[in-house]
Amino acid sequence: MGQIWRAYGRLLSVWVLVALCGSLVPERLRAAEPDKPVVWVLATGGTIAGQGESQVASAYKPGTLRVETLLNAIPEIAEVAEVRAEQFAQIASQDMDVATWLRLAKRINALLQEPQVAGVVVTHGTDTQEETAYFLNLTVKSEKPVVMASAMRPPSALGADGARNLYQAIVCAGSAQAVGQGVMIVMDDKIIGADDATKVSTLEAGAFQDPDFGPLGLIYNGRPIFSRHSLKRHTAQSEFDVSELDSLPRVEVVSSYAGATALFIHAAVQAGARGIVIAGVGNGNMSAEMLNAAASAREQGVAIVRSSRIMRGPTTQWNEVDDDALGFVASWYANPYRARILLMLALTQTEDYREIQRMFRQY
Ligand code: DAS
Repeated sequence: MGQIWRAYGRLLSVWVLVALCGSLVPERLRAAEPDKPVVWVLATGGTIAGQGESQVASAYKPGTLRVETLLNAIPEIAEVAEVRAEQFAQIASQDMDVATWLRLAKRINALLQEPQVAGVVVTHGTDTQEETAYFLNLTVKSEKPVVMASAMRPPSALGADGARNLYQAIVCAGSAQAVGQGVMIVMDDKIIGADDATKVSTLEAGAFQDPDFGPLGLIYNGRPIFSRHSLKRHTAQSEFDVSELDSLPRVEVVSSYAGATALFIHAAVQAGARGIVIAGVGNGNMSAEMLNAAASAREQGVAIVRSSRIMRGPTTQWNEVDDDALGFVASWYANPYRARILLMLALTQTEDYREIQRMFRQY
């Protein structure tokens, strides 16, 4: 019995000694606080990196400032994230293209494979931001957050909005709540889903909306607050893989309007388009001349998707046009520019219009 008590006494004295030593270690040398999330910022240009002559000038040059300059404007971000940055491109986003999209998707997928990386922010011009967001929504192969940040006014302007959007985008990209939400656009305190994001104003600071479904949530008090989830397939659930692709099948958008002719459908076919998206009127309708030309293009093996210039509401099957009889596809909630992106990716997998129609119902 005496031996047990002596062993117990030795154990207790060791425990007391360890506790005393711990209390002597200065606070600053104690185990660091839980690591902050590592967030990568890939900069591509746009107004968020723009430069004007003065803070009251309306003219400016987009794609001027480097990403380091943008991050220097938000020193508070160091309290919430460990930010790493790369000047991926430096363009006005009206010059964004498929080759850059493919490079960007591959770079993001490589970064998100690194265990310590929590998320990625892409700074971007607003003009084609919704297209890049939707392309990434279909090609990023991770649940980790990918968030777009842009601006309607350059940093040099009174009331500049880029620093706020960038700060909030990094906060969102580093937050656990944003995992699995698909690609998002954070702008004007709103979290907008890539599956429905649309620029609805040429000048307003709050230029982006989700016309059909409303925002996914908002950024408030330094964190994302989600109020809904997208039901669309995206990111890790997407069937599209661009890892081995350096180009995509050519798809053009042709608008219908009062008096529209077959001119641009013929031109797209002659230019070698593998698919044509009709930016139709109403529920994806087009003039009789266009319809005949589209049917003829379909018979030559060109995929035809009916979408609409109307901002809200789906372009549906089983309406005025007999899609099954013509081998056409209805775009449902994909507007003409998202429909073009989805059709380009669909054509890397199939030319069967029924399979393509399935994809337009799911993505
Ligand atoms: N031209 C616009 C662009 O680069 C500027 C902007 O709004 O970002 O998309």
